Amino acid sequence: MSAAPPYVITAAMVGAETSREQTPYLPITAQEIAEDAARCREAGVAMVHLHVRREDGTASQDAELFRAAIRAIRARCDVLIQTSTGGAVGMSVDERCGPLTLTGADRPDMATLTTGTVNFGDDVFHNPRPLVKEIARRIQALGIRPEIECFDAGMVEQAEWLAIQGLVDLPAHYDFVLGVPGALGASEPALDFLIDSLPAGSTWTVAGVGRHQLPMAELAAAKGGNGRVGLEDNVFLSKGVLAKGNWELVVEAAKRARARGREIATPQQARELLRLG
Ligand code: KMH
Ligand code: ZN
Repeated sequence: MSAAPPYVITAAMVGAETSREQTPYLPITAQEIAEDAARCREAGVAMVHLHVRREDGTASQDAELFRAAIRAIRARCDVLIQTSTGGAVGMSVDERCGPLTLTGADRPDMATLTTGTVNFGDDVFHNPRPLVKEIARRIQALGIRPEIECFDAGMVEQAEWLAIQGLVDLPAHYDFVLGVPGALGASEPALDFLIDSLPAGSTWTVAGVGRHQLPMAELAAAKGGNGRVGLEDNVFLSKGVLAKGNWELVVEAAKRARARGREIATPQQARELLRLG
């Protein structure tokens, strides 16, 4: 059997829901995001999953806010940048696709694509099929690859439906977001089912939510996959102890992955592994 490839760490740095009331360490401005991203890179991150905020901390998908954050990050380090198209619950498709209007040097390396509707705490993250097709079309038109975000089991199959229509290339890269209240839980059987559902040659990451974050990142390392950590999904380094930035969660994920025998991927290695071109 061949050795597992290097382990790709993604930092979901900002999110749309985490607040400064939950943690004072949440980066909000472009400079704060870039500073934390540079520290994440030193700790082993290959890619950042990016949301942006207005000055008052509210969630936004505004292209100019993304442009400023992308430029600030790229001025500091060479991490791959994956922009969100999920945004926050309730946003319109045009709003969600703000970062997909960035071209040239500001173009993101990748963008998320959630392939189905799901309960999201007490809210609903709406992703009806026509909307999913439209976002897939815009990602394709920009010439970048999607990360298929799966909050529930049926979302893997929806990517195959998109592939049949020529809107997604398979094998794709998937992110299993496990443990959102109302969606699929963070358990080993759930992860095994998802891995078994993937088309041959797919790559995958696990994003455990809340207390599941670091254990799921470690389980992914043990199973040959990749891990996502960061303040979007979890603010604690350990029970009751806030992470002092995204970088501190990356340090811990890298330590756990190395303990499972995995080398940590550089951005260039991640680009090749995830076929980003
Ligand atoms: N904020 C969630 C409603 C994504 O970034 O693509 C959706 C989300 C997914 O975070
Ligand atoms: Zn997100």
